[in-house]
Amino acid sequence: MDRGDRRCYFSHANCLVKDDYRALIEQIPLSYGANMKRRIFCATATLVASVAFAGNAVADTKWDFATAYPAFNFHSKNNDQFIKDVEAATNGKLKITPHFGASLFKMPEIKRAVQTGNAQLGEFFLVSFQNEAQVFGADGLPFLVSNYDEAYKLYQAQKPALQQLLDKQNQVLLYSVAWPPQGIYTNKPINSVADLKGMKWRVYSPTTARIGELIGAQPVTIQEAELSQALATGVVEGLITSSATGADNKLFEHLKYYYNVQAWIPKNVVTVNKKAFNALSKEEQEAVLKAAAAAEERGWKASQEVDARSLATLKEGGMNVEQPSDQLKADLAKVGETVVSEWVQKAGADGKAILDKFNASK
Ligand code: PCA
Repeated sequence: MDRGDRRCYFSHANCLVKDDYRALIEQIPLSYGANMKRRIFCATATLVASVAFAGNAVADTKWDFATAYPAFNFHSKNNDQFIKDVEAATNGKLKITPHFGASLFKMPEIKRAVQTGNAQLGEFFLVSFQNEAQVFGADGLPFLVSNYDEAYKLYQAQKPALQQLLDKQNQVLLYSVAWPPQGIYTNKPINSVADLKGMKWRVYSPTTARIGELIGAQPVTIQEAELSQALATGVVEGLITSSATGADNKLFEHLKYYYNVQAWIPKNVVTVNKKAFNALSKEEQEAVLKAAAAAEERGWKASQEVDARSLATLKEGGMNVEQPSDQLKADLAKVGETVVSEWVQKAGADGKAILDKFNASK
């Protein structure tokens, strides 16, 4: 053990500020050597911790926030701002550590992790849980909404049922943010649904799997975190997702066509474990809810900006960004009708209530 190690008052495993500063220290040139890096790391950790003690800002409560998307994704950035807002509003009493990119739990596990308290906070993609409850799939129905304004109205119609369902699963819904509209990426030009036949088709929800079946493609479930690899290894030849996910994953390196069909506008939700939330003081709960409301508003705006920016990124990357042909539109509309009517049957009274409320608000 060198002097640097002995001078570090914090065990590396327990050091509160470890993660924040590790990234910083990683940036120190290698030529400084590992020992020097460790010394700087320890000294910085000590300094920061003493400032924290002096400022009386030692966290009383520490939460883990499990998310599935990379730190540079717009949902992640929005979550990061939420974390900062909560920390500021609680004077550092509630410290939230984000775990981006499915590093703590994979997306399909995140809801359950929050439900059981293995993560206090989590972000997950609603429609992928449609098999659990059809209500989760309302925002994945084809051609129900045609813009963000309608998507927000659909959210309002869906929200009471969502809150109720999540409450039964030990969770409080904090905020929900839309992905940009979903379009079709392919490795070859597509003029009609017939051109999609036989294609290895990445899906992320029961509805996208059903669409895959209806168009005669070969559906394969792949999480966003594994998408780049699936494309690189040829497991996927086509998919429906947003401009944002296309840009985040540089889909133009593997697929050459994007059809901006705007099929639906699905959402992520961020939930908190009910027991963890109830354990906070009233003021802290209010701080969390206020930061959540701000995150929701900010997130919906960001989603629209990101859509415009991502479409430009796709073009710059060499992707043909096109409007669907009339034939493709008509074919997809037919597929959409089937999918929606099947959903209505499965979703029963809850589904009908959502659609009625949405149609009345349009
Ligand atoms: N991107 C995520 C969810 C919806 C979206 O636009 C995905 O493709 O998994």
